[in-house]
Amino acid sequence: MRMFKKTLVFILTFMMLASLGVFAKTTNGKKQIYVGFVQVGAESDWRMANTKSMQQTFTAAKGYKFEMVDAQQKTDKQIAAIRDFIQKDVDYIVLAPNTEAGWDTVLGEAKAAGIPVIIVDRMIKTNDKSLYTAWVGSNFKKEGYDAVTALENALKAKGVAANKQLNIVTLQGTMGSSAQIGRTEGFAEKMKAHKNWKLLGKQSGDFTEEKGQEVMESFLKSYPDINVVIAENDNMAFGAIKAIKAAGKTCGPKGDITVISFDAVHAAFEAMIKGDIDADVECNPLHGPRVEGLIKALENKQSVNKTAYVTEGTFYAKDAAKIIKKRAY
Ligand code: GZL
Repeated sequence: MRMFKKTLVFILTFMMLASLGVFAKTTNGKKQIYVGFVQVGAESDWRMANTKSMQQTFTAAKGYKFEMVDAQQKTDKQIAAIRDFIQKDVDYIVLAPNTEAGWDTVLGEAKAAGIPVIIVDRMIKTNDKSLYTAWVGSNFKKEGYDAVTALENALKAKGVAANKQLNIVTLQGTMGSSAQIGRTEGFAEKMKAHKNWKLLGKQSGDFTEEKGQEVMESFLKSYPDINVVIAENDNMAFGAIKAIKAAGKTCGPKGDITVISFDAVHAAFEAMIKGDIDADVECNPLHGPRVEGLIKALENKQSVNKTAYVTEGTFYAKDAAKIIKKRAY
């Protein structure tokens, strides 16, 4: 009986310690690096490509324990996920912030727990730069500038006179996200050079196809003479194209309405080939390898750059068929 009791106590103790992760998993005898990734959601093709890049990078075979939380585009769910990763004592927290505001408290808790935070994609607004170790993402304001250049070139390609009065509507991304803030501000700033361009309205489609279509439908009802749509991501552009066609209008290089979009995902190249989108400002989602580079440097006690922009370009319908085969996402 005594032996039975001893064995039972041993088994129960082992199970309790295992549940606390005391026996860390290993790969080839080395302790796995535990990466907790707090993702925005699954709202767009861009986001799915971003998730895939992280999942393909942080694999068990390469020595990582990777756990991702999809916050369904809710900042409060992201904050809760960070607290959960702190409890689990992960080695690194990787955060793709939904919106810029409200991170100081929870990132202060991660800092107090000694867990480095790497921010990817969008940015946070904080005066305390010690709350994160590094940021990898896009220059969204530059993307907004590039969209003005893309529109100038698309209009030239259509033979539209440079001094023609143009009526523009903008489908904005998630309000308060760096991508929305930068793209809206960059476009508005550079657009000032065109006195004949008029912004009729701008409204958020929250980066989704469904809401993009809804907002475009309301724009088409309010403004009968729209010449240009600026969609702050491809999925909203896809929704806008549906609304334009349902209203009996046409779009793209040979259409009534010029469509300029952001992201340049695979489906957008297909839309450019189909003749629905005039030009697309790229936003590179392949952050996995860059984040891994940062983690490897930190594991080797090397210093890392606080900020790293990804390289991006602009693509036009006339070149889409040639380029699509070479695209990584
Ligand atoms: C941009 C990223 C945006 C994409 C959208 O870096 O944050 O969020 O443009 C995505 O497609 O939803």
